[in-house]
Amino acid sequence: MSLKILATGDLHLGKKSSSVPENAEEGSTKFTWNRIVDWSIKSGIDILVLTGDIVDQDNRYFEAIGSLQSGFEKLKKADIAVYMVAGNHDYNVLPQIAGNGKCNNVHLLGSNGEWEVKIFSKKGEQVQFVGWSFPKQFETNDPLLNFNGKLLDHNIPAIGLLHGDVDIPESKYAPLDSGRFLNKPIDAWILGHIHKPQVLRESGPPVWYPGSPHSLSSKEPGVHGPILLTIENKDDIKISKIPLSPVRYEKISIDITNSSEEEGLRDTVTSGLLNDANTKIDELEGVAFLIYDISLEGEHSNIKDLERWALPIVDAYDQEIETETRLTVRKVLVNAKPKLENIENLAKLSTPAGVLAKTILAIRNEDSNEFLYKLVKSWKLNYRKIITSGTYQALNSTGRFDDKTELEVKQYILHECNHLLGELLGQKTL
Ligand SMILES: [Mn+2]
Repeated sequence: MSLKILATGDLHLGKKSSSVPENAEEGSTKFTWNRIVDWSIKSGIDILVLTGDIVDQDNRYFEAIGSLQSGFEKLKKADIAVYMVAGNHDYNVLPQIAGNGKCNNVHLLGSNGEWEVKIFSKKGEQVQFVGWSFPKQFETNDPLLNFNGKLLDHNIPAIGLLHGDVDIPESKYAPLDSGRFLNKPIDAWILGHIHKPQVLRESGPPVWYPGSPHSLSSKEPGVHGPILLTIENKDDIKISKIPLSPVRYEKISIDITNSSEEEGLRDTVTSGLLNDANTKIDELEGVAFLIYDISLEGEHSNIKDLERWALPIVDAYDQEIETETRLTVRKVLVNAKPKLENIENLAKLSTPAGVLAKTILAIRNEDSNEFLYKLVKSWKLNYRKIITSGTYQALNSTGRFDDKTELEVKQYILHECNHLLGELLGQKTL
């Protein structure tokens, strides 16, 4: 006999995936919540673990609460227990639901910001959960500093549940020092807060971010879903991924060097997308939408034409494949370089085209020159102005702006230089 635990976090009930048609139910996180509940019942799961940010309090709050509650009731009927901790998004909502007395199968751990242990028993098998919940929206201390191992029974497998940011000391969302996961009587740590699935440690003990079970944006590419823990005993815990997200985002590069006409470009893009989807076909069961960001690469004699031809792909492309997955395109970036006999010669000229060619070469060859240095500096300055401007404060406080690396900034500049040079060459004013 073994115990089966399905674990997930960061569902953000109330939210919807971006770039999915408005009327498609698969776009909402509520759809994935129902899928998780049904999968747990069908697969004979003993316990469902939730690691916080299950409810997105800013969005469609009441709808979210309703489906969470009815899911809990379905799990109760199937004799499945729920153990959870609250995150920075649901620090006030989860205690409310757990405390309303409707579902005695649902347990919230550490609701007052203090570590708490609860033991689960079923047919002679036991597992204990120890967890800490966000008591307020922000937490600047590492909760692991107050961890108390004495609370635990050292003979029972122990699972640690926690929501926070690993190894980001300045984080306002419970900065967790990864060294503090070690040397504690814990057999596996399951974390929340980061949407990208990540294995921080394979063993000794395993430390996992299951990630969001439902992909919400192109920033969360790849396969998403809960993880399954099979517990034989303290030293034998197997962990595997269960892909359940109905939405998947991917980035793809397509070489258009040999597509000089619009029709040829369309064929190249279409077959590029289908080929990529076919390599993933085994993972697309249950994926309703596969949404691509395309980067067109290679060389082209007329970048301006290329940009014009690429534009309609975003709205027009919608292809269903054998798994009933719809392939769509969110964005097409033209990263192709102008086809030039000799860009080095052009770079010797002091004309605008020459300056652009020089800049393109400098970025491509990872060189630096004064002009590029100034461009990078001014790009960063302007970016900073945008993200600190009052208009975007609301977005900024949710952490939706990242700082850009030098490499990323240069890619933006390279893209613009290619575009401008293509434009200039189209006008034939070298
Ligand atoms: Mn969070």
